[in-house]
Amino acid sequence: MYGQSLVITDVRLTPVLVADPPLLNTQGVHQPYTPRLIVEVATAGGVTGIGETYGDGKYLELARPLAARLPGCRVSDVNRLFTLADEVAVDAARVDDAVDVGGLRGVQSADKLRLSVVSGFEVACLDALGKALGLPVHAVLGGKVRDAVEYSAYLFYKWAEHPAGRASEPDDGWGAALDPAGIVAQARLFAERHGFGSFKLKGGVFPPDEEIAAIRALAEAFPGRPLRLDPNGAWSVETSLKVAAELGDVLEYLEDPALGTPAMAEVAARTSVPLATNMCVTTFQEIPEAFAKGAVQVVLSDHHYWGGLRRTRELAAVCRTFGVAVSMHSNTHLGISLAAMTQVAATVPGLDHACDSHYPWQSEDVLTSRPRFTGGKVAVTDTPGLGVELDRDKVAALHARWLDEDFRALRERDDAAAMRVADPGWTTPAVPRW
Ligand code: GKR
Ligand code: MG
Repeated sequence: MYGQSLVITDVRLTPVLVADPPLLNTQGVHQPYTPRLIVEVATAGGVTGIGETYGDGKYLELARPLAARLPGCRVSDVNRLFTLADEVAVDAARVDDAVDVGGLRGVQSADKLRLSVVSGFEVACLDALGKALGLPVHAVLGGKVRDAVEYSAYLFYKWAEHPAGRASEPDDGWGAALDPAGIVAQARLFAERHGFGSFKLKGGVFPPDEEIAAIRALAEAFPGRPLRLDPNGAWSVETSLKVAAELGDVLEYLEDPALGTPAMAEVAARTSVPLATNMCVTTFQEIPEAFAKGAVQVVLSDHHYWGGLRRTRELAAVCRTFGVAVSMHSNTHLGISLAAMTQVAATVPGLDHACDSHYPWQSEDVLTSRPRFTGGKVAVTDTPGLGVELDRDKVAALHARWLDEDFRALRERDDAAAMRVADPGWTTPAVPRW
């Protein structure tokens, strides 16, 4: 048998709770802590690869039996991960057909949940394989076509603190941002701290006129810089068209203004502002309808939903074939995922839009050294694997928080529940909200 040293001998799963600021979105507000799952695969050859994915209970339910099946497989057998994940789900009937996992990930089919789980294992296997071969992950994926990956600042309406009575971590001086001046001040901090040159604003929080004013203020403060607005499908087709008409001269694109392919297609047919999505095209099955209807001009991959780095490259190839651009969006994540995003983005030709990352909002990480943004870019490392290492003390501390009974309610991300701490009558708004 080939590749004995690549055989997996042990898999470790560590759920953690990571500090998250009170960032507002159309469903509510981020909880003080967000669950993530750290995946480690150790090989007979003595290397350990690391990956990261969503950490809510529904993901853990699948990740545990999948982890149990991996010893004996090789870290190079990444195709096998998908077969094993299917078997785990079918044999154990671990997930319902559709589950609302919250945090704007919406209702996830069993298939999407499975892919998100597999992504954490796939990244860990590629990290281990790279380390075993002495190659960076980008080389395992075919080699980089750029030396640095550009990211956009990810601006959020934000409270200064989590609602009373909730524990929270230091705010790193971000403060509140609840109007155009606050958003511009936040953007300036992003530019000063990380050198970002393009800006995405999370919308769907305030009535559209207020968000239009915020984008206008950004355009004035940062003339000529690429700007995006993403209300996560909170607007009707008519509202989306009004926003597109008012901001068409300054927007790089509108991201998911309306919910679902039919509504996006209607908007796209009546505006020249490009539309991007991480909500209506999240699986290969959703591509034919969306592309046939011309609903989107930019698909934003999340390598977790899409099932990892190799499938992200497959998505990019499909998009290229149809003349649709590809880039990446993010959800709350740690440095392992930032390294994974950077390694795969380095290999995708024609990445013309900066990816977005929540990472600057994370004051905590599990790495010995945090990846850095310089001039808004993350350098593509050439060290073997992902180029990042776990700090065991940090992992242990964030895992201890996950184990702590006082934090149990936060093991599931629920932005509406977090909002109810401030506003007990809050329910997730019906769509379209405006
Ligand atoms: O973190 O509030 C958030 C975001 O809204 C996130 O949940 C979205 O998935 O950032 C994502 C997006 O681009 O839609
Ligand atoms: Mg989005």
